[in-house]
Amino acid sequence: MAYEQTLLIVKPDGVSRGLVGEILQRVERKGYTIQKIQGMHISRELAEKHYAEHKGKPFYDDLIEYITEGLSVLAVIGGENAIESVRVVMGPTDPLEATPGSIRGAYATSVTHNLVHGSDSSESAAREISLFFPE
Ligand code: DAT
Ligand code: MG
Repeated sequence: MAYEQTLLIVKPDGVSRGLVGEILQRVERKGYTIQKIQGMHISRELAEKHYAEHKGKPFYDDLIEYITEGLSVLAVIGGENAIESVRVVMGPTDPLEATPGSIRGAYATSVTHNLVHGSDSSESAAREISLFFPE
């Protein structure tokens, strides 16, 4: 067991659909704590840094368009094994593969518009947290 911090993003469709409370509640009820939180309309520059590993992939342009289309809510989540566990609460990248007990399985229908982001490793978490919460 390890104490970890991870970056959770409720993507713009999650905010516009009124799912921020529902998504954060699931993470909190699992046992995690919101340590920092902010609303942000993510700029293209920040989006490209955040998703640098996906540059050149066929879905990259749609991904940047989507994450920059409106307000997102970004939170630093902390707790035991937070990185992997928050991803379990989210469900797999493709909502069609996600069970209904997960956020993506319950509320998302497409791999492009999959509602949430969670860091996938300790390296990604450190990089993403410092990108969006630089203080
Ligand atoms: P995750 O968000 O589960 O960490 P990822 O890092 O592999 O997934 O990809 C980042 C985002 O890119 C993902 O949330 C949605 C989009 N994406 C990934 N694979 C895709 C695909 N095959 N088609 C369309 N969009 C995709
Ligand atoms: Mg990822």
